[in-house]
Amino acid sequence: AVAALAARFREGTPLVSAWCGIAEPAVAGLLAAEPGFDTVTLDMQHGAHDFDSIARTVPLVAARGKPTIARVPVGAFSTVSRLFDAGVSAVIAPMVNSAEDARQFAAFAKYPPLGARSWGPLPALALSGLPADSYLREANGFCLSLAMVETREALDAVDAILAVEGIDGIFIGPSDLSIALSGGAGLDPGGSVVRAALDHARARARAAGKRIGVYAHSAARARENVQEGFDLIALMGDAGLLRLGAQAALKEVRG
Ligand code: 3PY
Ligand code: MG
Repeated sequence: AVAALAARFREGTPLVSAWCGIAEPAVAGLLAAEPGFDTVTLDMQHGAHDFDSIARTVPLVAARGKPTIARVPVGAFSTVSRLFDAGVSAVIAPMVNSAEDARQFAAFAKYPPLGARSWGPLPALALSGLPADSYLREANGFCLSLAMVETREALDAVDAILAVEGIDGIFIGPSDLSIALSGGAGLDPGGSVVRAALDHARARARAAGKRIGVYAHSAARARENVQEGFDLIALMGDAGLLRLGAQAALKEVRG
């Protein structure tokens, strides 16, 4: 399952990810069992996941034949290598604002000569089913680095970030982007300013031949993101899905 995300990206169909902030492996396992989810993302930035919960969750998602993605906290680049060792297929790094940030991220995501990842992929080796020398040769191709573009600086530097060898793509955070582009005036992740920024970022990623993902705050927005041609769309968070399910069931009960 480790190399599955890169393989699915090559097929060119949009991938829909669950997004887990609840640090309970069973939640990710439950969502991974839904046929409509291609992958599951575990969030260490705003969610409660930590290295330990992720290490325990990856095999449950893999048992469903699906790859896992993890988002690290801001600037936690040294955690990136450990997460790949634990068997995640992609790491999303938030607030990557410059080519220099992107180079630091790539250094921890890729083995030499692209980067400086240190050797020790113990669960990942078993999950990949590859002999060690093959893993070393192929990992840079299937351990994917997605740099979050969610500030004005990052938007201005998007071509330079995309040009960093060892960066496989970008991932847009519409909430932070809406805060940044309004100078802190408000939160409007579905608004026209953010939509224009998404169109621009998508065009730049396409021009660079790299991947682009986005977080969607609603199913309606996720559907639009699929139609717009994003490669990876995160469909809300686990807490939001739970709330929606509870509300739909309660509406049926209480009328
Ligand atoms: C954002 O919208 O800012 C995100 O980081 C999505 O989780
Ligand atoms: Mg954000």
